[in-house]
Amino acid sequence: MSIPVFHTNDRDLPDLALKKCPQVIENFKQTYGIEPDFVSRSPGRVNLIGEHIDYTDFSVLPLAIENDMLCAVKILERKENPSITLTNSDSRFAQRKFDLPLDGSYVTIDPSISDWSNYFKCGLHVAQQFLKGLHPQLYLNNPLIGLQVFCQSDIPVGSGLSSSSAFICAVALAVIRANLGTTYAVSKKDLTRITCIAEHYLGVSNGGMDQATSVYGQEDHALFVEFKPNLKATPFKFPKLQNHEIQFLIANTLIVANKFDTAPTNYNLRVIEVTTAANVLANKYGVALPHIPDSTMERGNLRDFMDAYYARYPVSHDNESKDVIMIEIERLTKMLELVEESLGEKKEGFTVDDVAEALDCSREEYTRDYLLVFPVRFQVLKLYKRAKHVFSEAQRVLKALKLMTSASPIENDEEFFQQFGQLMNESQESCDKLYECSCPEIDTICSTALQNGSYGSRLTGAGWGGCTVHLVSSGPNGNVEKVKKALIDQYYKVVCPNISDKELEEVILVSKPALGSC
Ligand code: NG1
Ligand code: MG
Repeated sequence: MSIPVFHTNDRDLPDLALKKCPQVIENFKQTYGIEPDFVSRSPGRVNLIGEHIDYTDFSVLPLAIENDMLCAVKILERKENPSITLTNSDSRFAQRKFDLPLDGSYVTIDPSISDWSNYFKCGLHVAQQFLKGLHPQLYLNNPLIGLQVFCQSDIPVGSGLSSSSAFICAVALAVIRANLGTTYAVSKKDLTRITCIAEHYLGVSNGGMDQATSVYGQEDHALFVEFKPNLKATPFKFPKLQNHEIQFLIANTLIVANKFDTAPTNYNLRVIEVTTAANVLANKYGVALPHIPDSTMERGNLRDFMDAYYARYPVSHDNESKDVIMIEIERLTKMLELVEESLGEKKEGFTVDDVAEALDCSREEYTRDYLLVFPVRFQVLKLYKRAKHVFSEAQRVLKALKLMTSASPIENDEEFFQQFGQLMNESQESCDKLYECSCPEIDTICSTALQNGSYGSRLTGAGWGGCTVHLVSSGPNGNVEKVKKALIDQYYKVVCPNISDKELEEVILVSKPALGSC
């Protein structure tokens, strides 16, 4: 069944979206002197646990937040030269205008220039691709309809809360809506599928967590997002505790992680390291990985390796006694043993020659197949550390899911907080030491929060700056205020002595799980 994304009826919209709409509509009117036809929105997300494993197809545990991107849109009449005009409420992003090609070809995206309109173009591109697939006779050789757009977001940029994905999802939804009208409702599955690959046009080899969360978000629910065998986002509520309410506090390091400048040594390099690790393991244990067009690297990933390994060496389970999650946790333990066994000799890294040897190919073949797909720079490839992070993080997600969705009521609040918090802390340790995606500011914020009562503290999103997430409690015995105060006094007032109260409200967020794209 496909769940449509559009809310055709205002009563379905959450209060929050309705509250924010009048302002973006007013801003639109001020800018363009007319009323917009509709507003499309998509939220940011915070990932509770499961970092840097979406692009290896392991499941993650995020939730959509109340901060979102709103696009107020006016559909222009069909005329000879359709164009797009973009205005942003954030004055750092100046107005842009560009024409839509008359022959139905795509607008050019130049990934070497970092301009905010590139994100719009990515959303436009994937929506156009989708429309061409749906109605070739209408969209193959004909232009899209022109638009005037006013964009307004309260998701901090470059902070690991997925401002980029929220923007792209809101844009793709708006373009589909503008061209097909209200009678067509794109499904959440399609909107996720097309937006997942949109940032690839900007040279970032990302996975699908952010888009899936932005699209599937549900009020008061976190999501268990699976990528294999198919993309699936299952909403769940936090468990009821005896005396506390579970809260996640989000604190921004204020360090902006600029993906474009750093992707070659950070994000993209990690994607290549884990893809290489998967192929080295596959070669070692004599299994073949699928080469899937349109997947992140088209060369198979660590999840594919795990599946192929168990297809080749099946184990029988005394099935009655174990659930699927327990079985997968055990499989991941086995994967960690294989990592020790076959990558552990070169803990500090493989050279290109080492890798070529392990893959039985030439240096040139390896370079062609892996290193020329997305821009990267490195000295050595840390296959052992990266693979160890991925398998152990995938295991922590499943353990966290078990805690969150346990059938039996939670008897002891403290035990829940300790156990979930420990998984978050282990995740941070692994991101820092094995995946090397933390930074000193993240470390400072996490240790300050932990010393002041947080049960678990970690980076969220890609890392190298951006935001952190902390497990705290609210209610009569809650500690959320104490942790907040400690972060203000010991971090924010130290790094920005003149920070205002309003700014503080933006850098420390406590957000309820929110509704996805609409
Ligand atoms: P952020 O922090 O939003 O850039 C990135 C990727 C995710 C995921 C996380 C790490 C994009 C759009 N998103 O998130 O797919 O891999 O890092 O878990 O690049
Ligand atoms: Mg992003």
